[in-house]
Amino acid sequence: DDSSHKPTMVTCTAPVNIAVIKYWGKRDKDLILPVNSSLSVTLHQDQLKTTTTVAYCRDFEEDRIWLNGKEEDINQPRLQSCLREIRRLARKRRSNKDSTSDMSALSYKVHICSSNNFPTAAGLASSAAGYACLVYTLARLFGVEGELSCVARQGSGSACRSMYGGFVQWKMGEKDDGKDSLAEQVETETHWPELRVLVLVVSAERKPVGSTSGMQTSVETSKLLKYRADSVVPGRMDEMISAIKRKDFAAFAELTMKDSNQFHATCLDTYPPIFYLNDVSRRVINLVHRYNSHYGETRVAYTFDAGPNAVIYTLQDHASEFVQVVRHFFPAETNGGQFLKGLPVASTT
Ligand code: 2P0
Repeated sequence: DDSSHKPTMVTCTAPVNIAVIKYWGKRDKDLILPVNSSLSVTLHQDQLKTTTTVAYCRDFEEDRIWLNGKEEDINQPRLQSCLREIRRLARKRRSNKDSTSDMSALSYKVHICSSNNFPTAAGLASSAAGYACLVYTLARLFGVEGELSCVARQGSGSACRSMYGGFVQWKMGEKDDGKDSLAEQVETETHWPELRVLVLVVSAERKPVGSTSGMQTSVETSKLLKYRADSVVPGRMDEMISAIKRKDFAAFAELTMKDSNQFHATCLDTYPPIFYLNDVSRRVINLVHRYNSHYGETRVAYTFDAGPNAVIYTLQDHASEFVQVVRHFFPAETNGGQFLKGLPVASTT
């Protein structure tokens, strides 16, 4: 039978999410359980995204993975966690459903090909889209349904939020086994159609300190991080959810900027300190505040992850004017054309 030698394959895409209440710090490194809840906006599929193809075939001798065309080590613990969990769920489902069904595919090895349409590891949430896409694609291939954000979380914390569109919270949970540390949609992608996201690419280089090791050093050394997790974020989560539900842009924007600033303050409070923002990032921050005070209302918000690139939230009515303002203050010829590459590269609609 020739057909059984042919690979069976599935391709899916998953978009990046940009947090407005930031995840920074784990209480359990292996299960990836955070010290605080977080909340993000998932971009649209046609913007910043990962595309992943997974195939199985009885002739494959080993599990293998290629990222952006280059083969990577399949034995990374987080990849192994995701593969193990999906195969376990698939086995459970098949044995519940129909004991005579063909289980052989579950013993076949997989080949995974994944690529991003944006710079990897430049603080643009590549691991979030990457692991969300991997878990979702594996689940489709093996016929697994249901709650998958707990599996994606074990690949990369922020990945659990990319399993849903729109406005998504990652509830930190209380249990030690992580079963209640999962993503939930707060509002769908159609809830706030006027909202816009602009990504200002300050640098497409790899970040000097990765998120995983950076947040671990923060947990070990920063008292501000503990204060933030215990006393600031719980209230901010409630306020943010309420602002989103009311579509109150000023409240949403102010919380977003304050939370980004506090995240970067905890990086500075880490010992040795971690610097993700650069001079261009700080000029963007100042520009946003000057722009808002010029109009006497909060029309634009910035947020920065583990890198210098600015993500701007604004509303449809103000987006093109703000782009013009940014182009004026950061003409493309400065910084060797590095800045504002392809602006605006992302929006939520
Ligand atoms: C976030 N970041 O909430 C925060 C804001 C960066 C700053 O999630 O170790 O790649 O894989 O769980 O998810 C980046 O950290 O870290 C991140 P791991 P992850 O989006």
